[in-house]
Amino acid sequence: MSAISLVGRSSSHFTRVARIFALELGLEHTFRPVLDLTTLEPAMYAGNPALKIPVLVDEAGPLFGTENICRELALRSGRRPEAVLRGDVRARVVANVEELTLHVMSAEVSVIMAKASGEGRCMSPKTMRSIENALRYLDENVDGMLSALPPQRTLSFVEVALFCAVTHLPFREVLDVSSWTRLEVFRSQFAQRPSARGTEYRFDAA
Ligand SMILES: N[C@@H](CCC(=O)N[C@@H](CS)C(=O)NCC(=O)O)C(=O)O
Repeated sequence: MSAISLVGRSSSHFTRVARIFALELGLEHTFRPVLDLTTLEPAMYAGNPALKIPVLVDEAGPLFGTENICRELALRSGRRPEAVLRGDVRARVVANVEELTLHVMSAEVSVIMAKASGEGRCMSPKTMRSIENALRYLDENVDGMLSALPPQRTLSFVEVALFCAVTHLPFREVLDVSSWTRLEVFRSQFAQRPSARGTEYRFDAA
């Protein structure tokens, strides 16, 4: 099978989701950091016109979007049945946790980008409130979500994304999440996985 490369940042929660998937599914890959997220040149984002990371690059070219990348990794590994992707489980609690986790991740990106561009003070208070409201829902429903997942899974998109989201908020000093105690139990258990230990957040250096 041909080589695959993940283009992203070690400090990015979406990138970490893709990297954890690759590690858990035993897929060899290289990692190419994007050092400057302010550049407006798509070539610096492996050709992504949206100027976003992560991007998977393989013999078929670039693949944009974390969910697309996780699906491709699961298919490539030949272990698709062991991986629970977004939408695979019909239970309402799983669907809502998937949606709200992705909301927290995207809303956090907008907070970070606004801060970086000096517009932090103009940030709508609704954005932070919606992140906090979503975290409260996630805290109340994480155990229900876990019980609704197939027990024989190796990994699920929803767990990986939730782990990456709750660890990223304090890493980027956007929000202290320690008061959500059920999320903290989930975080500390998931953090034991070698794939989580091998992808701890850090800022890539040139
Ligand atoms: N929908 C995209 C979102 C990816 C995303 O927002 N990535 C962040 C890094 S965690 C990014 O590229 N931020 C740079 C920017 O928004 O300019 C995905 O699922 O991959």
